[in-house]
Amino acid sequence: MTIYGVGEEMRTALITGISGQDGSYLSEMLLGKGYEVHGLIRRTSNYNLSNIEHIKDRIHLHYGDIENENHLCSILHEISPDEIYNLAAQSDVGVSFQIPEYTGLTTGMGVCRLLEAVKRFSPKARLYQASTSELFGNSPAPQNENTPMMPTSPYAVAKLYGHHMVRVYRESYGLFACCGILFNHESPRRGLNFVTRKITHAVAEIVSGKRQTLWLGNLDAKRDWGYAPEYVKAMWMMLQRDEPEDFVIGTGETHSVGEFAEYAFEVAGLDWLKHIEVDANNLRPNETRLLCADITKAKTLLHWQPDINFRGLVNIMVDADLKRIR
Ligand code: NAP
Ligand code: G4F
Repeated sequence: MTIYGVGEEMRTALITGISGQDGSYLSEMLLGKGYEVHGLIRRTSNYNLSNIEHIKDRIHLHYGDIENENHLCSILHEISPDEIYNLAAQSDVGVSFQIPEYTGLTTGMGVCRLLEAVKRFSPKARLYQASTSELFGNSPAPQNENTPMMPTSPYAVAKLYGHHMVRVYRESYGLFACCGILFNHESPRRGLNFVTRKITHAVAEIVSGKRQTLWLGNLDAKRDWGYAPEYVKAMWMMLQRDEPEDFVIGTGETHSVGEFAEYAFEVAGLDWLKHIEVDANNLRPNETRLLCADITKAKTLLHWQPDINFRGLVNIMVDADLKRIR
């Protein structure tokens, strides 16, 4: 099924970060709409394309790196994409405290390199930049597009640089470039380094007797967790509008890490208090304490809102990890 009118040409999309959680769901969605999908991947010593293994024959993969503007220029020159989704990033907030400079080079400067490449080789393409609720830091909740941005980590500072660069290139060169300020979104494809998947994976291992204990950090931090496949739809919707604008995307529901763990263990018939220990190594030097989205603008102008709530998300993730382990 395609979304195009009779005689309209197939659209081409380039996704950086195609092998990640969001890149894989976005690829599936765009293929379903009849797009020709291209993705940027890094060369690694260990093959790490498990999220896109099932669609690898239907997409076009290009080796490159968001750290190298030449790669970006040649790909844009070669494929002339209609839409570009910049999802590539060192996306782990905790790790960004350990490798702040590297995080700045990929998560921040990567955006600058891509914008320059787009300006030179694809000025008519529409660009989506993956901004984040981490930009808000500890500004009061609920957070919306007008909330002051006060980042609390090297990751968020790098994202803030990218966020403003998109605006600067939009205003200075007339690029169709916009940012989705997405709150946490999760799925069975979430990396094991993130707390939700770390928990649901551990639940499955405890059920199967592989271990008894899960070591976590700050159980009090609150996040607005949604379901990733619904969020990639919002990315695409932003690029279909007449004018480029930034949107906050989330659920408007917030829960602590402890609540997530408690319910995930409950779904599997376990008592979380018997299995959770706090390990100071999982604590961060600084923390965003409370995130909760105000999605009024997305509901009103984008006509986007999520269907999967907190409990629905935890059920999906625990079920998937239990199936995987059996
Ligand atoms: P993810 O699973 O960590 O995926 C990140 C992707 O970026 C991977 O494909 C990774 O490739 C790629 N990448 C990393 N460094 C790169 C480099 N130097 N050159 C090229 N590619 C590189 O992240 P995600 O959850 O899908 O999130 C997608 C984007 O949205 C990220 O920018 C993230 O910061 C942002 N975001 C995520 C959330 C969320 O809750 N998920 C919320 C707000 C914003 P490898 O497989 O080679 O590492
Ligand atoms: O799952 P997390 O690592 O996600 P975090 O830091 O909220 O970042 C994610 O969401 C952002 C959007 O708001 C994205 F921009 C970013 O790329 C990433 O996708 O941690 C969530 C919370 C934090 O407060 C953390 O301190 O969980 C707390 N936590 C407690 N124990 C833990 C752990 N986090 C991790 N990763 N591991 C733990 O053991």
